[in-house]
Amino acid sequence: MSPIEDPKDDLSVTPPKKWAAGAPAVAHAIAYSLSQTSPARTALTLLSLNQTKGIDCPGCAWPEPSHRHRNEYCENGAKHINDEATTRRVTDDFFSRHSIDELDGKSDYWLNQQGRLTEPMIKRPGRTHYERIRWTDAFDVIAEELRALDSPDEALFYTSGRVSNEAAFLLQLFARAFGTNNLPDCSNMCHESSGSALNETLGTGKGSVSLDDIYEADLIFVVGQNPGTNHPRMLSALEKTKRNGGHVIAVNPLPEAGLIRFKNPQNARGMIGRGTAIADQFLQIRPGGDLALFQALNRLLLEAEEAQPGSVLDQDFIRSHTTGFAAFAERARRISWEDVLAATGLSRAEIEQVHQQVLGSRKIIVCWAMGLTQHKHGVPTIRELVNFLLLRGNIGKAGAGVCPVRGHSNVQGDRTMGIWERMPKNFMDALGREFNFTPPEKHGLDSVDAIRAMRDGHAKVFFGVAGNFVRATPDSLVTEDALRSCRLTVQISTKLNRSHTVCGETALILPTLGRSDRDVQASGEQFVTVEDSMSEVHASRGRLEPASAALLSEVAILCRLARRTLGEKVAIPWEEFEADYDVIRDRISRVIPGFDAFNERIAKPGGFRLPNPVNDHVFGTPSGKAVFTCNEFSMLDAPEGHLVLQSLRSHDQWNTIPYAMNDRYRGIHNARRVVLVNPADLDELGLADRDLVDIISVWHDGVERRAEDFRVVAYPAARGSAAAYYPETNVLVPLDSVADISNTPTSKGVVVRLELANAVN
Ligand SMILES: Nc1nc2c(c(=O)[nH]1)N[C@H]1C(S)=C(S)[C@@H](COP(=O)(O)OP(=O)(O)OC[C@H]3O[C@@H](n4cnc5c(=O)[nH]c(N)nc54)[C@H](O)[C@@H]3O)O[C@H]1N2
Ligand SMILES: Nc1nc2c(c(=O)[nH]1)N[C@H]1C(S)=C(S)[C@@H](COP(=O)(O)OP(=O)(O)OC[C@H]3O[C@@H](n4cnc5c(=O)[nH]c(N)nc54)[C@H](O)[C@@H]3O)O[C@H]1N2
Ligand code: SF4
Ligand SMILES: [Mo]
Repeated sequence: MSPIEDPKDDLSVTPPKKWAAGAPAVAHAIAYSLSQTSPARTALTLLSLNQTKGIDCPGCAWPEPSHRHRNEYCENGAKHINDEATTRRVTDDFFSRHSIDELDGKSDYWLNQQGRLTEPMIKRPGRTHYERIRWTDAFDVIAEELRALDSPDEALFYTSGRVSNEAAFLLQLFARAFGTNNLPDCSNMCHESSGSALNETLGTGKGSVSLDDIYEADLIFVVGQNPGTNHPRMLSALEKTKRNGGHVIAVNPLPEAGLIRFKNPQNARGMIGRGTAIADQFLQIRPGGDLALFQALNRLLLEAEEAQPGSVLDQDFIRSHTTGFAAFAERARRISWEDVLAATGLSRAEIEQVHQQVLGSRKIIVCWAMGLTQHKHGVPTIRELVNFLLLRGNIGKAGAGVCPVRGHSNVQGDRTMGIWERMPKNFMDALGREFNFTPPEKHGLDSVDAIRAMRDGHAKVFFGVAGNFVRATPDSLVTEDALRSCRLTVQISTKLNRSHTVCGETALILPTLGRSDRDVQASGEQFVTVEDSMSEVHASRGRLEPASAALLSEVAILCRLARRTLGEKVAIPWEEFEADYDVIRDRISRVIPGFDAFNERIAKPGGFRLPNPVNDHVFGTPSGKAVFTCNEFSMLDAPEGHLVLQSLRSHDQWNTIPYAMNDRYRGIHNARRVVLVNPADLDELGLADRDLVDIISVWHDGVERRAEDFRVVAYPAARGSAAAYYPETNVLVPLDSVADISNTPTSKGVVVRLELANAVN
């Protein structure tokens, strides 16, 4: 097993790759797995990954096809599961050897590489080290702090989207029975803009398409998404679309490898052949230009209909199933080409070419991810792409629809289970009825507002179930101070991360079982359930011996803590829940629509799909119809000498956790502190490839936010844009720089300047 050291920053650059996956993907997956765990455990995890009786891949929320291949996973899925299945261990003597200050000086990479957490640990007030604590004492500490609060709203219950449906349901039940809706989650920083836009226009916050729709579509837009790295098996699905005669248009400021060509490692053609070309047209858009692009496409559609009435728009659909068309159309005709070209950086000919493709396509899907949601005008952008789909009736028909591609493997399920600071009244009423209590009515705090509340002394206990709050959130220095000002911080985690080294006065680490671990409770072996991006709900069963005998499952931790905190205050059968997860699922089936006979249906191989009423033209909006919206034109504009920076993922990281220092497809090796900029922009800025720079963000509060010592890499990025990795650049995102309506941090649209550091080469 390789020694655990912080890798040296030793940048080398090769040309960006023009295809994704193929044989190297398999080799990289195996190499990372074997650096973490034994060949036997690697074989066990990989052979059960995404199989109907196996482990749901924690890598992302892309669904599995119904006919499963024996190797139904991708390079990154294999790396994620074996990062969890690692045989390295963090034991209590590790914490006596390293002070918290010392650990705080280590990199995110180093912390993760230490291995699985094995014992509950506490940092007591004024102490420099974590020390071991018994589970019962840990629950006492938390319960006492929670009960000592002046109001339940001084507590925050954060979750990240790896948490199972069962644990998520219990967490929100516990928080609400305790008396607060403060349930911030990673989704606030992720697809919240999608939820906001889709709820308003279609009456449901979820995507409408299935994998079969993807295969059947005539035209798929992949916008603001890098599937080759973040949803690799989406490329197998797009390959099928292409073979069935469909087309793909990719919209991105970066020429991402997976958007260009894909070599499917599941077949010989992919392993040794040329693979499949993915995008028929690639639009290298300027950051934040997508609103203008869809506005332009909508204007072209309206004009084409005027020229040949009845031949372009789906008038029947518009009449029967939508409202707001007239006002929208009046507004949409006024968009100017000058604005569109400035915002998108595209030529009119390129956009007209897309328009022709649209006219020739009866069934259209738009897929998107963080490139749309993490912008100031993310919500209007998504509303505008809904307008685009509504115009030709592309909602509620086979091969067509909206496809927000989710990140965390169960982020969508967590929302379904009630993890949201503002669940609607019908959910709250059903929850209260089932458990005989009155859930709090006041909306809770989301992630950004949770940071503000801690900063301002209004929240004093932070309780995190999974995730790495301090590195996932914006304005890192502000967030760190906010967490440090808490009376108590608690993290339920599988692996060590920065959120364990940024501590409240008292801090607890509660180690838990991961997806891959066998979960045995009083009634026998348990499984949990998850919901993917296409609303398929299925079971996940851990296969490995748990990382330590001291671990408790998330469900067990929540049940014991809830009992200890709430006592007999509310009659919730926590002990039965812990003993048998079927009991939790029975209750879920009585509270949440679509889960009738949950236990019976989940027993079927592959589980079941939750209905999306949109597909029957039933819209949960006040009018019962889909809503055309009027969206003001808006674009990102950096003043002269500045660039628009996006913070994104490398191929070798999982959210806040780097697995290695490489980003193979983009040709970046052995370094993460790099900033990718178009060579023409570098010329204009008087900078050269490999210059060492500080990145400084510019925001109207006048505070200087600086990320030091980044190497400039000349890269074919859209003009005026820059790209660098998250979480190293989160320090640059101002806490108040959020998307309108959704309050999502604008991680893809930060105005920056680059300042030469003391250049030494
Ligand atoms: N291996 C791996 N897989 C993952 C994750 C991981 O960290 N590692 N994370 C998971 C999670 S939680 C999520 S949310 C997803 C994220 O999946 P993605 O959204 O693909 O992730 P990002 O790396 O943030 O990439 C954003 C993409 O949007 C493009 N982009 C940026 N700004 C714009 C814009 O203004 N317009 C357009 N059209 N494009 C833009 C970027 O160039 C980039 O290609 O991945 C999930 N899967
Ligand atoms: N600048 C910038 N910031 C961003 C983004 C961006 O693109 N740019 N992306 C945003 C997005 S899309 C997201 S989703 C968030 C992600 O934010 P989070 O979800 O909070 O962060 P992760 O890095 O996914 O959390 C990793 C940690 O989760 C724990 N963990 C893993 N598996 C389990 C498990 O099964 N159980 C438990 N209890 N713990 C587990 C491990 O301890 C691990 O260290 O970050 C957001 N922040
Ligand atoms: S596409 Fe996502 S869910 Fe599927 S195997 Fe890869 S990482 Fe796992
Ligand atoms: Mo995400």
